[in-house]
Amino acid sequence: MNTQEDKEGLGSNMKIVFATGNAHKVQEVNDIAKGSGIEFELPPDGFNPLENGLTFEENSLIKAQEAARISGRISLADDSGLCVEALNGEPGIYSARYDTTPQKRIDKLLNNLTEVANRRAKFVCAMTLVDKDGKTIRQEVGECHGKIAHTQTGNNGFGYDPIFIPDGYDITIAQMSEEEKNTISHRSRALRKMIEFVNSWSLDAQSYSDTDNNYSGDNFSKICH
Ligand code: ITT
Repeated sequence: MNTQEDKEGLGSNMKIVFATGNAHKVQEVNDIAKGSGIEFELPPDGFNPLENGLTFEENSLIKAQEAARISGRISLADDSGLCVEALNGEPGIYSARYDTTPQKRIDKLLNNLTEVANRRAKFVCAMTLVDKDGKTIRQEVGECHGKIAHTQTGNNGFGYDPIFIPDGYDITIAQMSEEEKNTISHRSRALRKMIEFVNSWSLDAQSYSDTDNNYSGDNFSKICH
Protein backbone atom coordinates (compact mmCIF):
# COMPACT_ATOMS: atom_id res chain seq x y z
CA MET A 1 0.00 0.00 0.00
CA ASN A 2 1.26 3.48 -0.74
CA THR A 3 2.07 5.80 2.11
CA GLN A 4 0.89 9.41 2.00
CA GLU A 5 4.50 10.36 1.22
CA ASP A 6 4.55 8.02 -1.81
CA LYS A 7 1.36 9.55 -3.09
CA GLU A 8 2.61 13.08 -2.82
CA GLY A 9 6.21 12.45 -3.86
CA LEU A 10 7.51 11.23 -7.16
CA GLY A 11 6.64 7.60 -7.73
CA SER A 12 3.53 5.85 -8.93
CA ASN A 13 0.18 7.47 -8.14
CA MET A 14 1.76 10.81 -7.46
CA LYS A 15 -0.07 14.02 -6.83
CA ILE A 16 1.51 17.20 -8.12
CA VAL A 17 0.31 20.74 -7.51
CA PHE A 18 -0.59 22.43 -10.79
CA ALA A 19 0.25 26.09 -10.31
CA THR A 20 -2.64 27.91 -11.90
CA GLY A 21 -5.75 29.88 -11.08
CA ASN A 22 -7.34 28.61 -14.32
CA ALA A 23 -9.46 25.57 -13.43
CA HIS A 24 -9.87 24.74 -17.13
CA LYS A 25 -6.12 24.13 -17.42
CA VAL A 26 -6.22 21.66 -14.51
CA GLN A 27 -9.09 19.80 -16.11
CA GLU A 28 -7.16 19.61 -19.40
CA VAL A 29 -3.92 18.39 -17.84
CA ASN A 30 -5.74 15.73 -15.83
CA ASP A 31 -7.47 14.51 -18.99
CA ILE A 32 -4.13 14.42 -20.83
CA ALA A 33 -2.42 12.67 -17.87
CA LYS A 34 -5.09 9.98 -17.50
CA GLY A 35 -3.45 6.58 -17.06
CA SER A 36 -0.01 8.07 -16.35
CA GLY A 37 -0.18 7.60 -12.58
CA ILE A 38 0.01 11.37 -12.07
CA GLU A 39 -2.82 13.55 -10.82
CA PHE A 40 -2.75 17.34 -10.71
CA GLU A 41 -4.36 19.46 -8.02
CA LEU A 42 -5.07 23.18 -7.78
CA PRO A 43 -2.72 25.08 -5.43
CA PRO A 44 -3.95 26.07 -1.96
CA ASP A 45 -5.86 29.33 -1.41
CA GLY A 46 -3.61 32.36 -1.59
CA PHE A 47 -1.92 31.42 -4.89
CA ASN A 48 -1.28 34.82 -6.44
CA PRO A 49 2.02 34.95 -8.33
CA LEU A 50 3.39 38.17 -9.80
CA GLU A 51 3.81 37.20 -13.45
CA ASN A 52 6.47 39.73 -14.34
CA GLY A 53 8.69 37.47 -16.45
CA LEU A 54 9.55 38.38 -20.03
CA THR A 55 9.11 34.89 -21.50
CA PHE A 56 6.71 31.96 -21.15
CA GLU A 57 9.54 30.02 -19.49
CA GLU A 58 10.21 32.74 -16.90
CA ASN A 59 6.53 33.12 -16.02
CA SER A 60 6.01 29.37 -15.66
CA LEU A 61 8.97 29.26 -13.26
CA ILE A 62 7.52 32.17 -11.23
CA LYS A 63 4.15 30.38 -10.95
CA ALA A 64 5.69 27.01 -10.06
CA GLN A 65 7.88 28.57 -7.37
CA GLU A 66 4.93 30.44 -5.84
CA ALA A 67 2.88 27.22 -5.69
CA ALA A 68 5.79 25.34 -4.09
CA ARG A 69 6.26 28.16 -1.56
CA ILE A 70 2.66 28.10 -0.37
CA SER A 71 2.10 24.33 -0.64
CA GLY A 72 5.53 23.01 0.36
CA ARG A 73 5.15 20.45 -2.44
CA ILE A 74 6.49 19.59 -5.87
CA SER A 75 4.69 21.89 -8.31
CA LEU A 76 4.21 22.17 -12.05
CA ALA A 77 3.20 25.37 -13.83
CA ASP A 78 2.09 26.19 -17.33
CA ASP A 79 2.48 29.60 -18.92
CA SER A 80 0.88 29.75 -22.29
CA GLY A 81 -0.43 32.08 -24.93
CA LEU A 82 -1.14 32.81 -28.56
CA CYS A 83 1.55 34.35 -30.79
CA VAL A 84 0.36 35.95 -34.03
CA GLU A 85 2.95 36.37 -36.78
CA ALA A 86 1.47 39.55 -38.31
CA LEU A 87 1.36 41.15 -34.84
CA ASN A 88 5.04 40.43 -34.13
CA GLY A 89 4.16 37.61 -31.75
CA GLU A 90 1.46 39.47 -29.82
CA PRO A 91 -0.43 38.91 -27.59
CA GLY A 92 2.18 36.29 -26.54
CA ILE A 93 2.89 36.33 -22.81
CA TYR A 94 0.20 38.99 -22.46
CA SER A 95 -2.55 36.72 -23.88
CA ALA A 96 -4.50 36.64 -20.61
CA ARG A 97 -4.13 40.43 -20.21
CA TYR A 98 -4.80 41.50 -23.82
CA ASP A 99 -8.19 42.90 -22.75
CA THR A 100 -10.50 42.55 -19.77
CA THR A 101 -12.70 39.55 -20.76
CA PRO A 102 -12.21 36.47 -22.99
CA GLN A 103 -14.74 37.86 -25.51
CA LYS A 104 -13.08 41.29 -25.61
CA ARG A 105 -9.70 39.61 -26.16
CA ILE A 106 -11.07 37.70 -29.16
CA ASP A 107 -12.75 40.83 -30.57
CA LYS A 108 -9.57 42.86 -30.17
CA LEU A 109 -7.46 40.25 -31.92
CA LEU A 110 -9.89 39.92 -34.84
CA ASN A 111 -10.07 43.73 -35.13
CA ASN A 112 -6.29 43.97 -35.19
CA LEU A 113 -6.22 41.48 -38.06
CA THR A 114 -8.92 43.11 -40.21
CA GLU A 115 -7.74 42.96 -43.81
CA VAL A 116 -4.49 41.26 -42.78
CA ALA A 117 -3.75 38.39 -45.18
CA ASN A 118 -1.12 36.62 -43.05
CA ARG A 119 -3.17 34.78 -40.39
CA ARG A 120 -0.32 32.48 -39.20
CA ALA A 121 -0.23 31.95 -35.45
CA LYS A 122 0.84 29.46 -32.81
CA PHE A 123 -0.12 28.52 -29.29
CA VAL A 124 2.89 28.09 -27.01
CA CYS A 125 3.01 26.39 -23.63
CA ALA A 126 6.05 26.40 -21.34
CA MET A 127 5.93 24.11 -18.33
CA THR A 128 8.26 24.19 -15.35
CA LEU A 129 8.48 21.51 -12.67
CA VAL A 130 10.05 22.58 -9.37
CA ASP A 131 10.73 20.70 -6.16
CA LYS A 132 9.22 21.69 -2.82
CA ASP A 133 12.01 24.28 -2.32
CA GLY A 134 11.31 25.88 -5.67
CA LYS A 135 14.37 24.51 -7.46
CA THR A 136 13.88 23.78 -11.14
CA ILE A 137 13.68 20.09 -11.98
CA ARG A 138 12.67 20.34 -15.62
CA GLN A 139 11.31 22.65 -18.29
CA GLU A 140 9.43 21.59 -21.43
CA VAL A 141 7.81 23.59 -24.23
CA GLY A 142 5.00 22.58 -26.58
CA GLU A 143 3.63 24.41 -29.62
CA CYS A 144 0.55 24.09 -31.80
CA HIS A 145 0.74 25.86 -35.18
CA GLY A 146 -2.18 27.12 -37.23
CA LYS A 147 -4.00 30.25 -38.30
CA ILE A 148 -6.48 32.81 -36.99
CA ALA A 149 -10.01 32.42 -38.38
CA HIS A 150 -11.93 35.43 -39.75
CA THR A 151 -14.84 34.85 -37.37
CA GLN A 152 -15.25 32.98 -34.11
CA THR A 153 -16.88 29.54 -34.12
CA GLY A 154 -17.50 26.85 -31.50
CA ASN A 155 -18.14 26.72 -27.78
CA ASN A 156 -15.65 24.17 -26.45
CA GLY A 157 -12.32 24.84 -24.79
CA PHE A 158 -11.46 28.30 -23.49
CA GLY A 159 -9.60 31.50 -24.30
CA TYR A 160 -8.76 31.96 -27.99
CA ASP A 161 -9.94 28.45 -29.02
CA PRO A 162 -12.94 29.80 -31.03
CA ILE A 163 -10.64 31.68 -33.45
CA PHE A 164 -7.72 29.26 -33.82
CA ILE A 165 -7.65 26.72 -36.69
CA PRO A 166 -4.78 24.23 -36.24
CA ASP A 167 -2.76 23.08 -39.26
CA GLY A 168 -4.43 20.10 -40.92
CA TYR A 169 -7.93 21.15 -39.81
CA ASP A 170 -10.68 23.36 -41.18
CA ILE A 171 -12.42 23.83 -37.83
CA THR A 172 -11.45 25.84 -34.78
CA ILE A 173 -10.26 24.18 -31.58
CA ALA A 174 -13.54 25.28 -29.97
CA GLN A 175 -15.37 23.03 -32.47
CA MET A 176 -13.31 19.99 -31.44
CA SER A 177 -14.00 17.54 -28.67
CA GLU A 178 -11.73 17.85 -25.63
CA GLU A 179 -10.11 14.53 -26.61
CA GLU A 180 -9.28 15.85 -30.06
CA LYS A 181 -7.85 19.11 -28.68
CA ASN A 182 -5.70 17.06 -26.31
CA THR A 183 -4.10 15.12 -29.15
CA ILE A 184 -2.68 18.26 -30.80
CA SER A 185 -2.58 21.10 -28.29
CA HIS A 186 0.51 22.98 -27.13
CA ARG A 187 -0.34 21.99 -23.55
CA SER A 188 -0.59 18.28 -24.35
CA ARG A 189 2.70 18.38 -26.27
CA ALA A 190 4.54 19.98 -23.33
CA LEU A 191 2.81 17.80 -20.74
CA ARG A 192 3.49 14.50 -22.50
CA LYS A 193 7.20 15.29 -22.55
CA MET A 194 7.02 16.25 -18.86
CA ILE A 195 5.18 13.06 -17.91
CA GLU A 196 7.69 10.95 -19.82
CA PHE A 197 10.47 12.65 -17.88
CA VAL A 198 8.77 12.30 -14.48
CA ASN A 199 7.95 8.65 -15.04
CA SER A 200 11.51 7.85 -16.08
CA TRP A 201 12.97 9.68 -13.14
CA SER A 202 13.56 8.04 -9.82
CA LEU A 203 14.40 10.60 -7.18
CA ASP A 204 18.02 9.81 -6.35
CA ALA A 205 19.65 11.66 -3.47
CA GLN A 206 23.03 11.15 -5.17
CA SER A 207 21.96 13.08 -8.21
CA TYR A 208 20.82 16.11 -6.29
CA SER A 209 23.23 18.93 -5.63
CA ASP A 210 22.37 21.37 -2.87
CA THR A 211 24.94 23.83 -4.08
CA ASP A 212 23.41 24.76 -7.38
CA ASN A 213 19.90 25.54 -8.43
CA ASN A 214 19.38 22.46 -10.55
CA TYR A 215 19.48 18.74 -10.38
CA SER A 216 22.47 16.95 -11.81
CA GLY A 217 23.14 13.43 -13.05
CA ASP A 218 22.32 11.57 -16.24
CA ASN A 219 18.59 11.97 -15.93
CA PHE A 220 18.97 15.70 -15.74
CA SER A 221 21.20 16.41 -18.72
CA LYS A 222 18.51 18.38 -20.48
CA ILE A 223 17.36 20.39 -17.49
CA CYS A 224 16.14 23.95 -17.69
CA HIS A 225 17.76 26.09 -20.28
P1 ITT B 1 -2.76 31.06 -14.76
O1 ITT B 1 -1.77 32.18 -15.03
O2 ITT B 1 -3.34 31.15 -13.40
O3 ITT B 1 -2.20 29.71 -15.11
P2 ITT B 1 -4.09 32.14 -17.07
O4 ITT B 1 -5.34 31.77 -17.81
O5 ITT B 1 -3.90 33.61 -16.74
O6 ITT B 1 -4.02 31.25 -15.75
P3 ITT B 1 -1.67 32.29 -18.63
O7 ITT B 1 -1.09 33.43 -17.86
O8 ITT B 1 -0.77 31.15 -19.00
O9 ITT B 1 -2.88 31.58 -17.87
O10 ITT B 1 -2.39 32.90 -19.91
C1 ITT B 1 -2.76 32.06 -20.90
C2 ITT B 1 -3.78 32.75 -21.74
O11 ITT B 1 -3.51 32.36 -23.10
C3 ITT B 1 -5.18 32.20 -21.41
O12 ITT B 1 -5.84 33.00 -20.49
C4 ITT B 1 -5.83 32.20 -22.78
O13 ITT B 1 -6.31 33.47 -23.09
C5 ITT B 1 -4.66 31.87 -23.71
N1 ITT B 1 -4.53 30.39 -23.84
C6 ITT B 1 -3.60 29.59 -23.30
N2 ITT B 1 -3.83 28.30 -23.60
C7 ITT B 1 -4.95 28.29 -24.32
C8 ITT B 1 -5.71 27.28 -24.92
O14 ITT B 1 -5.40 25.99 -24.77
N3 ITT B 1 -6.80 27.62 -25.60
C9 ITT B 1 -7.14 28.91 -25.75
N4 ITT B 1 -6.50 29.94 -25.20
C10 ITT B 1 -5.40 29.65 -24.49
